[in-house]
Amino acid sequence: MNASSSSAPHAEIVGAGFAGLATALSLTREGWSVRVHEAASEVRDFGAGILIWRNGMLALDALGIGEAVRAHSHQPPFYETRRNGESMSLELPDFPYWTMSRPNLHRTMADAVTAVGVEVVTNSRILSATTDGTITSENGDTFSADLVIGADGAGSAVRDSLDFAQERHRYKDGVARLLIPRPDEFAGVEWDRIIDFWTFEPDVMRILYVPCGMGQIYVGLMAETSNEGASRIPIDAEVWSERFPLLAPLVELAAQADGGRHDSYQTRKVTPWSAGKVALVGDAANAMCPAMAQGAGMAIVNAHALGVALREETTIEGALTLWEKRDRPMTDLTQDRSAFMAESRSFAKGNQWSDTLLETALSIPTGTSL
Ligand code: 5PR
Repeated sequence: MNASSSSAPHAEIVGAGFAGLATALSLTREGWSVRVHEAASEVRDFGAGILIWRNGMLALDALGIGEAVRAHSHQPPFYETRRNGESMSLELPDFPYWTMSRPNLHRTMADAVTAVGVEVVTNSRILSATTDGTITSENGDTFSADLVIGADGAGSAVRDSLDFAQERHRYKDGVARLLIPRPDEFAGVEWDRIIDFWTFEPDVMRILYVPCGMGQIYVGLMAETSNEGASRIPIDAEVWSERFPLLAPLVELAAQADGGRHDSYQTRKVTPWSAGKVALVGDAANAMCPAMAQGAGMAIVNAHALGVALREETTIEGALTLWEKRDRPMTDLTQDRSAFMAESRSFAKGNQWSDTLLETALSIPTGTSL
């Protein structure tokens, strides 16, 4: 795209989550003017913790915020798996991946977006879009753009107001995610690693312990959603402590933590990723199971790649075609592998990070380099 023409091309981005903010940074870097709409009254993330693998970090570097993100992150020395209390494996030594709290990642991205002069409009709930590039808010306000970005999550109103083919799958697993302060009992270096605690009897219950840096721990409490006691929020401390006695102090803190949420696993494939002047990024286009911890990372990778395609092509239409052709295959593969991991969990021997599963993590995203 020729961004040096008298007026810069303009994008209206729907959603100030990771996908929307990453797209705002990406397009701004390519000379676009950008406005972001957020339905909530505040620009913040209420979630718990997150893993960003090398692919996502390369995209964050390319967006100019890798260093700021790493500054509040943690690099676990190992990914340990324990089955019924017994240590099975110490994987991923010195592997390039980072753990962090979602609020910290989100704040770093939001600060960067503000710093480049992007307007973020809160309390602006967008209900629909048209393929000629207009969006309409709940209040009846309309905005038009050269490109509309639907980054409004798995329940995307932008997507659902248009005619996209959608393939949706739901799985039996769910996860409660909480962020807690790191307790004194868990202060030693042996607790700097990620520990994936699996139990299988009478049903799968799993606690994923993820130190996040800044003295915070992300705990993911996974169970089949049919296990109601294990799927409640706030979490039922008795149910979880009984299964994981060693982790009782963590479970107690998790039960007191506010802001926790429970999500069930789903995959949604939307085809194509764009229609006319509307493109979908992140969960709106490709929600995936969290088993490979690639949802946000892939959203950031794809957001960056969209900017690269807009730089390379002379028309927006051409850029959207190139973007999807180039970036969809890895995204689809990652959705499929993440779903496979989630589905095969009840007979899994815990996480086994094979070269196949690590392919996404180690991929070099479009427009980035090592
Ligand atoms: N890894 C991470 C995670 O948050 C989850 C899973 C794996 C970092 C669940 O949210 O296996 O589902 C998983």
